[in-house]
Amino acid sequence: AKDAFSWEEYLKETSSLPAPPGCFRQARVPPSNDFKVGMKLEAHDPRNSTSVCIATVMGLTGVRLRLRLDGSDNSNDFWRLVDSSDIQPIGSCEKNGDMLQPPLGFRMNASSWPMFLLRTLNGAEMAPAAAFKKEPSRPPQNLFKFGMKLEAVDKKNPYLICPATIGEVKGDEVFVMFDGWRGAFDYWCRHESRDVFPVGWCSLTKHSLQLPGNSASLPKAVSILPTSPSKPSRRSMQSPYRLPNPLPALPVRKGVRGRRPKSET
Ligand code: MLZ
Repeated sequence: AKDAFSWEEYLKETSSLPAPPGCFRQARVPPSNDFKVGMKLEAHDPRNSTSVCIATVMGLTGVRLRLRLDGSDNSNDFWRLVDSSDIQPIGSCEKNGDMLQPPLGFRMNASSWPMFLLRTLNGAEMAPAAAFKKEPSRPPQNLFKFGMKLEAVDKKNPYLICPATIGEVKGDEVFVMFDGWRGAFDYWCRHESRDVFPVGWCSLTKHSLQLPGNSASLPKAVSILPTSPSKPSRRSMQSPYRLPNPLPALPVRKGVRGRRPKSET
């Protein structure tokens, strides 16, 4: 598509480099998504990770599953990769000598759980064991560097994967900054987080990738320059100030060309 986001162009525009694939706890060759909507599986309750619950696949997006815990409401859906260790075939829990638990916020009386469990599993289509892929191993250490580009789950809108930049590296953690969003969605996570992906992951796995936001995040030294009184918030995009080229390896950019009509570029 004409207006599709191009990492190649964007990396050039921002004079930045992608984080190498070896930084990530992701398969080099993404697995296939062999699940189908409606299939049931076991999943750790994201709000209470020690308990294993029954979940239903509500949707497929790339190699991620949109899951809902049976007996829970429709406002706590969560997303997991098909190679996540948080999910397993029905029966795994029992094999391990554990018991399936009602989800946190089970919408019925706790005493009705055993019967609910029987009913929810009766005649259900269970996800086949072959659909669950082995979780990739952890990278040996935090290999991320300041300024590297990546694709990351927006934890406030977890169905979204967006272009992002490593803003800081500290021990085993990295600060994920979402390009063009002025810090509103940024977060710290461990380097081996399953929510961060190498550049090109969405395209490879046919997951949609959001465009960068349209707020340029400029370094402090630049953002205190005089602003146009009429449209202060747009100034950064129309900035006449030229940034040095090549840019230092900063999570900084001039604006989002991918958002403009082709005729302007
Ligand atoms: N509708 C939301 C989506 C923001 C997504 C940002 N991702 C980094 C908004 O516009 O606030």
